[in-house]
Amino acid sequence: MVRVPPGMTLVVGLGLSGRAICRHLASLGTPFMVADTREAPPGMAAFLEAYPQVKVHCGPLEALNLEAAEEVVVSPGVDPYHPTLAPLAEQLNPRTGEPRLVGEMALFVRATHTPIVAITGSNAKSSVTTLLGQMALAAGVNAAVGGNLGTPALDLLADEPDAELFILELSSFQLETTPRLGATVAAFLNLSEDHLDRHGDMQGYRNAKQAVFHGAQLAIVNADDPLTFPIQPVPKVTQFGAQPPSEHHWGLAYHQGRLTLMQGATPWIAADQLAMLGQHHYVNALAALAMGEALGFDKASMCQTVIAFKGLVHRSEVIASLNGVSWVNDTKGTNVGATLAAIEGIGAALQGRLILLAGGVGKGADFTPLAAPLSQIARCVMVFGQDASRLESALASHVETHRVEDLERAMEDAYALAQPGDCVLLSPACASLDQFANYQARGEAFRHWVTQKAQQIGEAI
Ligand code: UMA
Repeated sequence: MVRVPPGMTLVVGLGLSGRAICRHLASLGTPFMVADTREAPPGMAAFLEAYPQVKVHCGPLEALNLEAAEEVVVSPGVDPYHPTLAPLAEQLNPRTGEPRLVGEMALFVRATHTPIVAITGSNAKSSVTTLLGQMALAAGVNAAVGGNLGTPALDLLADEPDAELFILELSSFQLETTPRLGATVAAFLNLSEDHLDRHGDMQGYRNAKQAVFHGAQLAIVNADDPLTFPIQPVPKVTQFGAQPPSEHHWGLAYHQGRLTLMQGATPWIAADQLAMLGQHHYVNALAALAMGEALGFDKASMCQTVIAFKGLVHRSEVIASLNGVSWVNDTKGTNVGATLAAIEGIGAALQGRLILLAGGVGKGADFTPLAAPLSQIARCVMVFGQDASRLESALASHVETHRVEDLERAMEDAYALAQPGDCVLLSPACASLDQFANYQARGEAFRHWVTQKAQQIGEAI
């Protein structure tokens, strides 16, 4: 057994968050050691060089004796319900008054009084977080933007000490180990199946995300998705959604003949002014406007930012048109809800038929919600990867389905089948880890193939 010495903090995971947690603890002078379940976690050599005095345990957590540890801080990719860790979540740390098992955000909250905007949801949280960050910039507010989006929150704290506001995208993994966030504004954008392999069922997943509201002053929730509403009372709740809004809430309504982003009866922006097309983008913009308005950002600069926002790479990103067929990279569609949003957004503007490329690691999700919309607009679906057969059995009786080995084969077959006016959409409804390093690598493989094909056939990108 490897015994964590009395009074010491154990950091579990040596990824981005784990290393940020270590840097933070070192800056506080808190003694800590590290564990990672992998035999050789990436970046291990550099870590040992930076922290030669820190003890690192690599391998099964069962080998650890945590009895004397003061606190255990887990990375988001580590399951806090692991039998070695779970009992600590039930015990109080007398120094902090919080459970002995926490995540990065508990340390973050303890370390700052700067207002926090927290954004969670199954989909679109990166886009909304980025858009709100750009609104803050345009409004002259010095905001630090990060979290699940990429830069760990504790690194923001260290690197941007003058920030007036933290705008954080938070995942269910980060929230479930956060005892009390105390956000100034907490937004829960939507809830659809994801990460059920970790959270057990939708109730567990929803409960994890509900932690975003703990201690919040204002909740921003989706009027069309009541599962986003706070279970525990929050002093003020503002809704956004795709329907005409009432009172101070946000929604879409026709104003002078144009679909318009509205707050109550007040028109803000006509939807046709936005650079991004599709109802899901308008609803995301409404969520960001609701937050920006609550934070007191200048209205004119917010509207300009929303109008100019072109979205993020890997999210419904049009790569090229090949022989009149558009090729769209939505590799960030890693769950059924995200893929549904992409199908519906693109379906509304489609001249021909859709060819969907889907597959990878399904994380226990139910794929049947994809069947009905695909049966309306799809020419066929190419399925590949670990859960190809599960996708096939959910979809094959509603839409033509071709099972192929990998993404490249799926793209070659889609190229041969597509007709002018069609759209080939990579929106896998799955994680990528069976065949790629991450979803970005999958999106880059798609981009590379399309770019090469465009060069071969002499199409401009
Ligand atoms: N791992 C082990 N053993 C360990 C520790 C980690 O096997 O002891 C594995 C995890 O299972 C995972 C990988 O290593 O497969 C990385 O895990 P991590 O917790 O070390 O991850 P970080 O590098 O700290 O990155 C995390 C988020 N990753 C996860 O939640 C899995 C990043 O979100 C986030 O950008 C980063 O913190 C900074 O905040 C990524 C993500 O996929 C983009 N998030 C999920 C999502 O968006 O759906 C939740």
